[in-house]
Amino acid sequence: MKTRPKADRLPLTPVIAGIQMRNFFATCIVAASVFRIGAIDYIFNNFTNTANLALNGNAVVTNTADGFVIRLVTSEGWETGSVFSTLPVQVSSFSANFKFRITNSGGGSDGIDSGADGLAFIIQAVSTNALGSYGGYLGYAGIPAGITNSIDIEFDTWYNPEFHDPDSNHLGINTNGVADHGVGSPYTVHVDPRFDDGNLWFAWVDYDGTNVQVSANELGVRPQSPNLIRPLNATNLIGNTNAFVGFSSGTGDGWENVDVLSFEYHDNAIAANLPVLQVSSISTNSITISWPISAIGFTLQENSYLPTTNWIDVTNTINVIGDQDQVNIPTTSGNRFYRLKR
Ligand SMILES: [Ca+2]
Ligand SMILES: [Ca+2]
Repeated sequence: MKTRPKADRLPLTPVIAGIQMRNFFATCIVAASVFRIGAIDYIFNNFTNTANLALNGNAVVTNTADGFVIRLVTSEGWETGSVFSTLPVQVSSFSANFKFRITNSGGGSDGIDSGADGLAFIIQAVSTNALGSYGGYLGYAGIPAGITNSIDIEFDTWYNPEFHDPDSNHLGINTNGVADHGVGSPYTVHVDPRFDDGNLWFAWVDYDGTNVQVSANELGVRPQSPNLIRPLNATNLIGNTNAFVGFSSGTGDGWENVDVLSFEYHDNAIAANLPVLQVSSISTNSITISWPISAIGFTLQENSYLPTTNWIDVTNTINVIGDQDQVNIPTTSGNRFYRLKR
């Protein structure tokens, strides 16, 4: 049973502010986050300090049993909230992770369950104050056109058939502030249990320049295989190599407290597609160590005793064989360990 008003009958008119993005790469840093020239790591273990973040709409900082959290929306109907970095981050590749907890879910039912509407992880170049509409628009879509130039990753807890939601609890990778997944979209996936079961959830979002990968679970251990993958060109989509990163949410006929507990954003894909060293024996008196030539910026190092930090650069000649860098090393007695360091 569809209980939500259609989009054209939604009574609110939130707007997306038009503040121009600036280049902040030469500005300063505050205690809650880590900032380095040329690249930005946002690291919030909690939200006691929200410097470098803009809270919009119904979003507030509140003290809970989890400590200070960003509460994007509360368990009331028809709210919309967002939080975004005030310092633009680079989007050519990145690794992000965050924790969230959704409590007090209630209100109407989408025919499957109550509680709405979940949250979204957003990367966008519109404004640090960007805010979409409530309900199934999840704070990133809707009136007038959603957060254009954006990547919108849904943790969706309400079945909106008008948006081609696959079910009442799914991940979705959307773009350009459009909540409609389209018919039979391959970029949604059902998740069990429900995101709004009151438990602590962990999420990982990585982009290696080719694919966005999303994982979420209650274990706190990043799975080997992501829940959902979507190929896209982030720089083209966003229209910029820099963007604001954050979260949004909405409530409607159903509602819930949507809390973000922690957040990390590293604007390098540090956890995805790390190069792997391979060792092979080519003769009785030498070995070959190889790694992908795509591992730009890495240096091969060696150590004879792992517990020490006495890693030294390997100075043997590097040969390029096909798509591999290769180093031949004479065998010696004793242990020898190798790593790639960037
Ligand atoms: Ca939905
Ligand atoms: Ca959805």
